[in-house]
Amino acid sequence: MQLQFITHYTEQYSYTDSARMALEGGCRWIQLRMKKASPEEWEKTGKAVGDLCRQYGATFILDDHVEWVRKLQADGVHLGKNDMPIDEARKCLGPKYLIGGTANTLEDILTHARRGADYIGCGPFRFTTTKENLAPTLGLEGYRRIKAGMKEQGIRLPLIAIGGITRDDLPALAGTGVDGIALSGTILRAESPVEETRRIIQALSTL
Ligand code: TZP
Ligand code: MG
Repeated sequence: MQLQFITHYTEQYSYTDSARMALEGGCRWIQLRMKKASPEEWEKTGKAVGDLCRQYGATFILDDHVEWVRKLQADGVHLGKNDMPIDEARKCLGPKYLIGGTANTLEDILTHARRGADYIGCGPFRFTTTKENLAPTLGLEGYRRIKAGMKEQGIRLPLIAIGGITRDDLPALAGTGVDGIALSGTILRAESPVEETRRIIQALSTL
């Protein structure tokens, strides 16, 4: 199973710190998510996090901001339901870039698949304070249902579970057939975020 780390800031850590710790712990897929950041912050932090990702050989994607992808030499973008539609983003970026879409339902997944998404971030698994305006939680049963629906519709996109996920959830989530997880808070709340990332990667490698 794949691991995507989503940047966040806390009293202790900046967005860049959060990415650096996840990379140091072995994560090789970073989504730079900075809600309400100014263009200056996108320029400065985006450059710093992009440099770190390249140093570690990690995939670097941006939340929401198609217009920064080329400028920051990112590998792609993650788009929510209120962002630029994926087919439009594909027209701007071309085939080489990775484009992910947020889904809360099978219907969302069908839309993203039709529009040419490369992967789906699907959630929330459970309640989390990291994201505002959270959709209803899916739980394990939600992922089972969605995976079954995808199979029925012949959709083979990687499904990445997100929202309130901790290390203890990994075996059960793997059992639902999801292809990966995206998380943030559980790493940043750990006493050692680097160590927690290592433990998560170790746990994922056995699933
Ligand atoms: N969408 C749903 S939860 C989330 C996003 C972007 C952020 C990550 O959540 P958590 O609970 O901090 O791992
Ligand atoms: Mg978004």
